[in-house]
Amino acid sequence: MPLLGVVGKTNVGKSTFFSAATMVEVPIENRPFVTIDPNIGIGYVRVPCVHVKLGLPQCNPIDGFCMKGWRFIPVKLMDVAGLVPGASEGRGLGSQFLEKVSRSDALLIVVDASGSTDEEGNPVPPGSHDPTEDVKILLEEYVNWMFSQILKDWKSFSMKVDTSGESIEDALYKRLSGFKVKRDQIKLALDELSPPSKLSKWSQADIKSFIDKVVEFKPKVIVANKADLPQAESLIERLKEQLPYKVIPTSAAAEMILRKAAKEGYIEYVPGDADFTEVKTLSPKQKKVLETIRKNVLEKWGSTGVVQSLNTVVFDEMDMTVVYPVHDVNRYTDTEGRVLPEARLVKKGITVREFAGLIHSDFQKHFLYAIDALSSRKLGGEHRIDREMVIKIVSAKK
Ligand SMILES: Nc1nc2c(ncn2[C@@H]2O[C@H](COP(=O)(O)OP(=O)(O)OP(=O)(O)O)[C@@H](O)[C@H]2O)c(=O)[nH]1
Ligand SMILES: [Mg+2]
Repeated sequence: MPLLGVVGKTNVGKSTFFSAATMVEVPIENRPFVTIDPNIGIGYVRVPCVHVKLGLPQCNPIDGFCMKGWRFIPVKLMDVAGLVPGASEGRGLGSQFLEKVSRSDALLIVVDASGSTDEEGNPVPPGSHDPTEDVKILLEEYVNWMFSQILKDWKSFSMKVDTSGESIEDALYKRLSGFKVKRDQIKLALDELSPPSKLSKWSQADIKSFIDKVVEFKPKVIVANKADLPQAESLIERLKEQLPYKVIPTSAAAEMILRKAAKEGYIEYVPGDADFTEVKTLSPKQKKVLETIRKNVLEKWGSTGVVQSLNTVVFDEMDMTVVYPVHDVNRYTDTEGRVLPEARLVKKGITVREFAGLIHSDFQKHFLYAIDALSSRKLGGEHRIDREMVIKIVSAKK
């Protein structure tokens, strides 16, 4: 299950986003440094459930859930302490934060798109701070910190690699594994920069540019939070113009209110939808809050942006797809008769054999072949998964 880090400056709504996405209650306040220890929880991406395409009346998820034809698939979220400038040198909760960032597979960079918090996270009038700067600072701090960590033992590391004859790509992949850097990110960075072929010949500038690239290639989206406030509109335009990353207009506060209202039975709301339906009489005050959300968020941006942020990072940036493993390819069930019990997120391009290993190491070891349940085609172990599939793994042993 991918781990997504909810990161950003302090007091921008990271915990509100986390809480809205996971429904885990955590402290939220309008002041810097409310969160100190990380919060971990389960959020969900949503896809049209394959049970609808297969013409089945329903499915029986054991992980996640299915709602009105939408399958919600779990992802792990981590909400961490906020960052202030100078974090890489230990300011604020500095390196503690950066270490956590490193452990996540992708980043949800939350910014206050209404511009109502200054550089240090203190409240200021909306529109008076440019969130674009906050993204730049965050990434700079991250690069600086990683650079300082790598520099510590660069000399002995590079000499060892050069004398052993190990490939640079392999060596850097191993060296950076603690930072959750993927092999393709390293390869892309090396291809783009073509640094000296011997690591010991790399200058500090070479190392810095390499880390810059690696951080640039780390999957990420910009969660432009507080998009419910009018000042956010022009700042979101600016974020989109200035940054090479996807920007998702978001109101974490609105999503939280909608999910709570749905949980208490006042409205029907499928997370990620563009609207909700009232199902119980609301007090004038509740009606007003919900109408404001409808007008300032849902009608304006098309959704609250919370589920969209998760979907964008997982499917577009991490390039994942969904695989439903089944035992019976005609009934799409597991051994206990549950219909489409599991939906797994996998990176596109993994082989069927590798996928078998994700389910059980025995499946991989004794792998024979797989069956594509939609086409009834037999698939060899080297077949690469590049789109949504329902498959049965056939192995020699049970
Ligand atoms: N208008 C508006 N306010 C929001 C939104 N999301 C969060 N807030 C407010 O922003 C303030 C900070 O929220 P938190 O979720 O505690 O922010 P944080 O980034 O986790 O802060 P730290 O843990 O202190 O770094 C609170 O007053 C929230 O109510 C939103 O979508 N819209
Ligand atoms: Mg917080």
